[in-house]
Amino acid sequence: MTVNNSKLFNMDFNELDFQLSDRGWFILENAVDPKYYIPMRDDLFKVYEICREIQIKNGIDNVTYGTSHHIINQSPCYLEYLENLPLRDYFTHYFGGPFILNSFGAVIVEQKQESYADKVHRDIRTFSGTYPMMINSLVMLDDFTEENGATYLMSGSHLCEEKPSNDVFYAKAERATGKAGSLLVFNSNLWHAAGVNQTDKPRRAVTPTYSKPFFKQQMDYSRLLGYDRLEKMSENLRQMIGYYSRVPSSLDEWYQLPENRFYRREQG
Ligand SMILES: O=C(O)CCC(=O)C(=O)O
Repeated sequence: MTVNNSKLFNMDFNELDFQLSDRGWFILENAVDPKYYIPMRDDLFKVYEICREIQIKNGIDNVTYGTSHHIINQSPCYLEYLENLPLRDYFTHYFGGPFILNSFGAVIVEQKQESYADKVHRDIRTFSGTYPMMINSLVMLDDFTEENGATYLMSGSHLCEEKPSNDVFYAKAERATGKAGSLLVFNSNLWHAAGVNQTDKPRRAVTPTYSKPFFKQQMDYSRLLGYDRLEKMSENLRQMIGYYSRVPSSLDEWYQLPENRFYRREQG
């Protein structure tokens, strides 16, 4: 289902809840302001080059073509996006409390290039059933069309622990088409795959995922970003990055006043 953002402010969250529990996904049009998505798009090839060099060095380049991971420190635009996250209130509602960034990756789909993202997969290893453990939110940085590789999604498959066969998946899957600036939100249990790009232009997206604060992040973002720029971050951003849901590594870090604890009690 596609929802127009202009209507969202008048809408209570029931419709989005219904789409997520029934089909497992929805698309919100005009969700991301061009002032946030254009810099993310403009920086993506540069960011990819950084990741690519390491993918090649470590011999995993044949399965990672076009993909970048944990890019939040590669350009200021990614933290700016998180600072102004659309649907923040909805995600808080969805998780029933605070949530944190679990991963921040990106995908560039180009003609005749393959990666793990175009295989049928889901992004949470352990099936979490109806418990709201993790959610995906793909920002379309270019228009997504059937020709340039719009994501395949199998509606309802967020309730299936077992991976569907390719035949079943592609017979039933729908395409997530939309204009640049649209947000595709889906339950992380949903089986999905990037499409094939038959055009000569790249199809780009950033793909942040969010989770309950006690669920292990894919990378320790507090350590990755460090403490030097903490002053410049809002309280909301610090919390979302995971600064209030860290694991202490000494008794000194453990024995702290509630407001200084590595894992704060309101993080659930
Ligand atoms: O780029 C896409 O269409 C899908 C991305 C994806 O599969 C993922 O981020 O896990």
